[in-house]
Amino acid sequence: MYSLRMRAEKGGEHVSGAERLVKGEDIKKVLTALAKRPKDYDKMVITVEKVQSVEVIPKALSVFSYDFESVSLSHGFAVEKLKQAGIEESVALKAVELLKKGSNPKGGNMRGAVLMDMESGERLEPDKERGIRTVRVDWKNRESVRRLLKERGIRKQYLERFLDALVLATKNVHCGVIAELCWSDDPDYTTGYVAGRDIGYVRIKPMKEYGVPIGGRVYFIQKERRDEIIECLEKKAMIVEVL
Ligand code: PML
Repeated sequence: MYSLRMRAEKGGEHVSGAERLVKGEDIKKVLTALAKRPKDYDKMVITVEKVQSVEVIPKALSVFSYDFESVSLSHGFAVEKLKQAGIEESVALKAVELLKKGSNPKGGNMRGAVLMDMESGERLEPDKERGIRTVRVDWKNRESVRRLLKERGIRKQYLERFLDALVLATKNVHCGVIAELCWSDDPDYTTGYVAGRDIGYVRIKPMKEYGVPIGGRVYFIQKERRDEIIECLEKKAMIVEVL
């Protein structure tokens, strides 16, 4: 299989990115689709890389959805869910505050995720501007999962983003991430989620106000497993069989 990765930027800022794991015969078709994704950019980088072995995850995390009347109610619920996943309340609150202000120490967003010690809240990622990126993951049959989600009423406009986030969160859990907190840096997209082995993938809206360009991901892990988890998230190829 091949890992195809696209990222686009405008004025030095990241504006779009996506990844697919595909068979050789599908490379052309998928590259064309990926290249059409960013609407407005001045630089696009596409990487095609052969992957030697691919691990199969039989099933994605179960999905749940909740809507709230305010961001603070959503955040309160997210913290409760994180506690249910085994994260200390003070650590969960620290992660929420971090995403609210922007996790890049130089200001704004990071490209990758924060790694946070689930016990102490200490940040563990080696490079705090880059963060950790979950790559080399995809659905075995993206088209059939897309169809299923459409049938379940997920709006087309949000489908790809949801598909990408769910497959990524599923890989994270598989690599040993205990729980995850995420909301988008896209100013128009206010749905976020918390995820974990025991809580599934819990979509929560609104995790931020409209128009806010700050977001990101926090992965809660056991400190002593840091290096093996980074290796798994960034190097191991995995496909998820079914929803
Ligand atoms: C992002 O990649 O921008 C964050 C995606 C959040 C997806 C939430 C969802 O729709 O389930």
